[in-house]
This record gives sequence, C-alpha cells and structure tokens, in this order.
Amino acid sequence: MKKTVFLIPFLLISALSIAQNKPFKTDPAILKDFMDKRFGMFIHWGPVSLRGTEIGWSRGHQVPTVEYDNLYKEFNPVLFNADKWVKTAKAAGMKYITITSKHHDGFCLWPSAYTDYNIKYSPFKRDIVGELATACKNNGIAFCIYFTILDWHDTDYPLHNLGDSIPDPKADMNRFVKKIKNELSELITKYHPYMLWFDGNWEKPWTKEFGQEVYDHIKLLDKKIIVNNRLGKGSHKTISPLTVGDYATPEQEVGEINMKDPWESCITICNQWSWKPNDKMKTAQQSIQTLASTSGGNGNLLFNVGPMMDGRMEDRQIKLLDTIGRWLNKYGESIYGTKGGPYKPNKEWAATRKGSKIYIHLFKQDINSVNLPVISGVKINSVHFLSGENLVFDQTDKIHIKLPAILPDKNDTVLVIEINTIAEGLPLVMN
Ligand code: H79
Repeated sequence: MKKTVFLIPFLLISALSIAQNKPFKTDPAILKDFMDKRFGMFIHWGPVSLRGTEIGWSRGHQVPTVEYDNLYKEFNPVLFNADKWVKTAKAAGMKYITITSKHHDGFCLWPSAYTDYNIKYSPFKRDIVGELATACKNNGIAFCIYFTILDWHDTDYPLHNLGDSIPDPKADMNRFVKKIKNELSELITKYHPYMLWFDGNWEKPWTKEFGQEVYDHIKLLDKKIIVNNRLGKGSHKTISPLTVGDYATPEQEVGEINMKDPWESCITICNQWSWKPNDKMKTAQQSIQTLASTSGGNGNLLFNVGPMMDGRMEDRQIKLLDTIGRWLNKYGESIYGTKGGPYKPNKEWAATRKGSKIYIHLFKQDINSVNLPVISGVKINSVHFLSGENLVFDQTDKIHIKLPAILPDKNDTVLVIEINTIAEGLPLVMN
C-alpha cells in the first residue's frame, strides 16, 4: 500500500516532464558526435543472398514471391562472424555500423516475439542483430539499426509488392503501426542502438502523423537515439516540414553542401545493396574521393556492403575497404571531426576544415597548380602536403599554389592551408 502511495507522485512527475519535453528533439551535441564520425558501414543482408538478387525489390520479380518467402528455410550462413565484420569496418576507418534488421521483404534478422518470419525459424537460428550489437560494443564502434516501414510481406500492411497500388482490404494500418512500435521497443531495449535508420516511408499508407507517433515512441524509450529523416514524408535529401527525423539521407549520390542540417549519403560499394555475384565494384580512388566529397559537403558517408549467403564478406571488398582504411590512417585528420567548406566541393577537389587549417583534397593527378578564390580578411601562413613537404604559394588576387610534377597520393592528395584565423567559422566562399 505504502509503495503505491510513493509511486503515484513519481509517475505523475515523470509523465509531466515527458509531456513538457515534447516535441522531442535530439540533443545537438549528440548529432555533432554523429557527424564527427564521418564514415560508417551499411550492411544489407538476408535470405535473399541465397539468390544474389536485390533485397526486397526482387521479390515477385526476379524471384517468385512464394520462392522468395521460403528462402529463410535454407538460410544457414555458418561462416557469419560478427567480430570479423566489425574488424573489417574498423580496418576501413569506419566509426559506425548500420545493419538491415528488416528490409522491405519483412524478414527479421533478430528473434522477434511479434512475428515468426524471423531468423529463429531459419536453420541458422542465431540472433544476427544481437551478435553484431555485442561485437560492436566489444570493439568500440557505434551500433545502428536499419528498419524499413513498408513491409510487403506483412498482411496488416496494405501493399504487398514493388509497384503494388491496390490496398489489401484485410490490412489494418493501426494494427501495423502498433506492431512496428512493439518491434522497435524490442530492438531498442535489447540492442541499445546509437541510431535508427528508417526507410520505405514513401508508399501511400504511411503518413507523417504515423511517423511522428513512432518518433515520440522511440524518444520515450531512449531520448539519445538518433533517427534519420525517413520517418515522415517528403524528400530524403533535406530536412523539411514534411520530414520527421534528425538528419537528411541522400541515396546513391553525394549530398549538396549544407552547413545547417546534418546529412549522410548512403552509397553502395558495388551496384546492388545486397550481395550479387561479380557485381561491378567501385575503385579505391572512387571510394576515397566519394568520402572526401561527402566530408567536403559537411556530410557523412554510409558505405554499403552486402555479405554473401555463407556469412562472409567478399575478399575483394575487404581489400578495398582496407585500402580506404590505410588512406585514412595517413589522412584521417582531414576527414574525422572536420567541417565541410569553406569552398564548395566539385569534381576536381573538395575542402574540409578544422581549427586554423583548410584541407584541400585533390582528385586529379595531371595538374601543376591549384587556384582558389581568396577569402576576405584571411591570410595564409603556410601551405604543405598533409604528408609533409612545404609548397610555394601566392595570395594576391587569388590563392595560387604550385604543385610538384608527381603528387604524393593517387587517390586523393591532401593539401593543408594554415590560416591566421579559425577556419570553421568562415562563411562559404562561392566558387
Ligand atoms: O535499402 C536500400 C534500398 O533497398 C532502399 N533504400 C536503400 C537504403 C530503397 N528502396 N526503394 N528504393 C530504395 C527506391 C527504389 C527504386 C526502384 Fe528501381 C524503382 C526499385 C525498382 C524500381 C531503381 C529503378 C532501381 C531499379 C529501377
């Protein structure tokens, strides 16, 4: 009896403080920590790796629906080793990992109590999301969860295929929203993700109001969780009154420079999100320059890998990731914890800045000088390659830096311009 008497005022106070905190906003310091990381690994995986076709979209297209929906009965990736994946990401210089807990095909890589269409009922049985969460924790890398809203497999969700437009009369969105809230509670309380990456919000049955309801639900469970901008509606590329979530998510392209809203480009290492045999892979040069371009636009890069059906990542992809990591070992100070600008990135170079330094990432080999607009009120003290050597420069009507015939790095040579003020505060220069 006494306990209840004490409990009631406590509950009232908590309820009141929660109500006062609405609308929930993610602490800017948390978002800054996220943006300082600059580089993460996206992982798209599921039973579809048995066919090597695209996750979600190939259901009912390249793979007949019934066949696709039964693939999990053969999914047994015995060589899956979460620690190895995490070590591959760390060797690449990545600071966070985001895994598809559920893609548009509805299959759950964790043993959910809310659907039987999950990993527990595959021959593999093991909790893939849980093992990866633990490995991330053990290796000091942030663990993040991708969770799509649209679920073509779920009978409560009105649409059941890519391009489906006739809503299933048996579906029930209120029941569906309740179910995904339960699934999210499970994911949050069991695995404590640093961030939730939503997707599949563009189909008609989903509304901004549902998105807001889910956002508040997440924040009540853990107000520190970062949420991408795909919970509401509107373009993924921006934060707008239509979107719900903390940061923008341009897909398969480098985002536009934005000094106000946080953003992260998600880009695949090959063409397909999930594993495809002999898929065309990007080169180390393309990958490193993409990373420098996202940093130069003040954004992050979430670089996607699709592991194979046996649980391993492809050797050639591991090698490529390692090359990026070796580049970052040398040049990481020009990426991590920097801001983009003050020049806008272009095809030939990108700029980042930190403290009194402006870093210029050079993408071309066949140049003998760099020409940049002067920044009013800014004086250059010195210019050197990040790898050492001092360079001759001139700063009269423009900044002119003379380069040697051979540049130190064929993927991305980094120049450091030391200036007489704090570079981070400078407004963008129109170039
Ligand atoms: O999870 C990854 C994708 O599977 C997911 N978002 C990223 C992070 C995504 N789902 N849908 N889409 C992206 C857009 C789909 C576009 C498509 Fe198509 C139109 C798929 C099929 C028709 C583009 C055009 C790809 C094939 C043809």
